[in-house]
Amino acid sequence: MSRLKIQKLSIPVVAAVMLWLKTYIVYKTSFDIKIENIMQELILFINPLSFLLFAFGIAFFFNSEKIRNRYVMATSFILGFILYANIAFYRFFTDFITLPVLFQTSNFADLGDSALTEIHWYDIIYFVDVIILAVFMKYKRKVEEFVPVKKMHQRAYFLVAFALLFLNIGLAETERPQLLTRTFDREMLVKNLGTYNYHLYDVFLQSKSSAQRAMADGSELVDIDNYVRANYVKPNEDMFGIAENRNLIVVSLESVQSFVLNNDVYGEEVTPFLNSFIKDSYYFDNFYHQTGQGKTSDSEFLLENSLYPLNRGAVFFTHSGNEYDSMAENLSKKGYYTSTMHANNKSFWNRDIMYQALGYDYYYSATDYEITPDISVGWGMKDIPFFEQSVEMMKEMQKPFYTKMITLTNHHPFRLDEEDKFIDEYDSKSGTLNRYFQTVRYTDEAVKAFIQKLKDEGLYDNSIIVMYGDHYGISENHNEAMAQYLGKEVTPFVSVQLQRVPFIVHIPGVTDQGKGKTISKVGGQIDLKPTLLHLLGVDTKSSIQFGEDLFSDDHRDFAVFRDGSFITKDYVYTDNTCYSKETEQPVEGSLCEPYKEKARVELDYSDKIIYGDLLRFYESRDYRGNLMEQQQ
Ligand code: GP9
Ligand code: MN
Repeated sequence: MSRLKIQKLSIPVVAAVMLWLKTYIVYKTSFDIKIENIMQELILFINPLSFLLFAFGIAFFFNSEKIRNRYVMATSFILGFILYANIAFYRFFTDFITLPVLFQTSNFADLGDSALTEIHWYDIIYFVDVIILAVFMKYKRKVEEFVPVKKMHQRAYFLVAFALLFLNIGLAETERPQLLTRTFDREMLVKNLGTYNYHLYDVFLQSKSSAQRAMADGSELVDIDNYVRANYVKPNEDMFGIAENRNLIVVSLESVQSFVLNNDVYGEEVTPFLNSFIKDSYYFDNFYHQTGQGKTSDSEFLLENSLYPLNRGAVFFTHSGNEYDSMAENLSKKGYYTSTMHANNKSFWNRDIMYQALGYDYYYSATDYEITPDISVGWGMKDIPFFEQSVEMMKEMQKPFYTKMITLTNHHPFRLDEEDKFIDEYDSKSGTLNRYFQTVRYTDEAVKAFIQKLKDEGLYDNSIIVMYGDHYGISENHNEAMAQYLGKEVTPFVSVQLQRVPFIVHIPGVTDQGKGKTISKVGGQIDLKPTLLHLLGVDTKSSIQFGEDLFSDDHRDFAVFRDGSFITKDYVYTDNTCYSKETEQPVEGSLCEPYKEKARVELDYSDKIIYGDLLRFYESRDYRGNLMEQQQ
């Protein structure tokens, strides 16, 4: 490039490059972004650039120097300000700003306060590029004549910006598949897409859901409410309130599927503790996970709301500003102290925000635990110390409490330190499946120690301990190895059956000492909320929920997956095929027909509630009364 061309492009390019470098320096100094390899570092380095080239490139469309310079200055300041706002926010919340956070009015007071205390006069340093730019412009104007940029150069410039954008997305996709469709963690979004693109994406998510919300009114609730009322099943009288006023401890067992229970690898039990524990508990062996792309967070959503998660993305991200009638809120009203315990980054799955909507009193996240390298593996803190430290915190909790604990060690890619391997690996072509048994075995050991510690610390007798698997651990990519282990082909029918996860209800004094029972009713995570609330003596007659109390005699054996597959007492419907459970073979489609409508209606109603934020109408007024008035 000749000297002249460089000059023509100079001001917007200089501004973009300065802000680019500033952003990278901020990444490295003001945010705590974990980088695991050189590729991630490279992505982090280039990720602000494409957006900035676009943003400043608009300047070329202005033919007047004055306007162009003003535009560049304004853009530089506004983007710098957004970056700085994130810095101040991060200092306090160790998280990035999202629009819902800014607009959640309940947050606002806290936010304003906290952010102010994190602002210092010397932060002016963060605007050094804007100052340089101002000086530069002043000086340049004196020595140079303004020449608008030629079309060809403009095109070349935007071509470079596009190329960089695609390079960034391409690298991010190889490093973190399904980054956008799954949207799991803000830190990961910022790390891979850059802070500016992340905000654009956040605006997109927010406007989409705001539009859907704005178009909804309470009238849709009438049909839904009628459906839910008509399908309400009465609790079992012997079980209702059986654990009233006890602490409720719910353990989400990461990636634990039912097939590992009462099973072995080369003669060694995979879950020796759970195998005996289920004899001292109510154990549901036909219980299915119903999660979608939101994985663990979807299972939490099902548990808390008895609503289905979405078929795309994670509802924890997309609808964290909604009104919910969560299990935690129901228990709060009954005087419970409510919390979640999970030794991971609190913004993962947008939990820190969503948990406010779900009404937990507290979220014990990574910063509440003492996590050192020797007690960490893979995703973070190992389950054994996690349980150990959690019980210490439980001792201090106000009683009665409800806490949901989320384990982590049995997470893909299922890696362990040597000393934590209690059984041998399985031997198949899938390293994932081979290691899976070992990590499940580790989690089993952790649960064993946990129950013992609850007893030692005097928390056991007055609690009820519930466990469920959050979702599958072994995906269909490992069907061949799975077939080898199971000794049979993984047909679509078997695949559905593999979505069973354990659901265990352990009530000291009631189910222990061998007084447990295996219950084979077909159910799913959608049933958790009514089942548990009824055990604690909380009525759910007026809740909008799609689950049914699994202890109720009237529970209809039924579980529907997010993709529309479903399971009944006798049939499995998946891939447009109806299978008999008895023969495991396809049967006449009409046999599944009556349930198809139920599956469709439930998923559709649940989606309507979430997209339209319909529970806000249910909560705030007697919408039926209002509607009747409107209709008259
Ligand atoms: C992360 C944990 C695991 O906090 O919940 O997430 P997953 O990938 O299983 O949804
Ligand atoms: Mn999980």
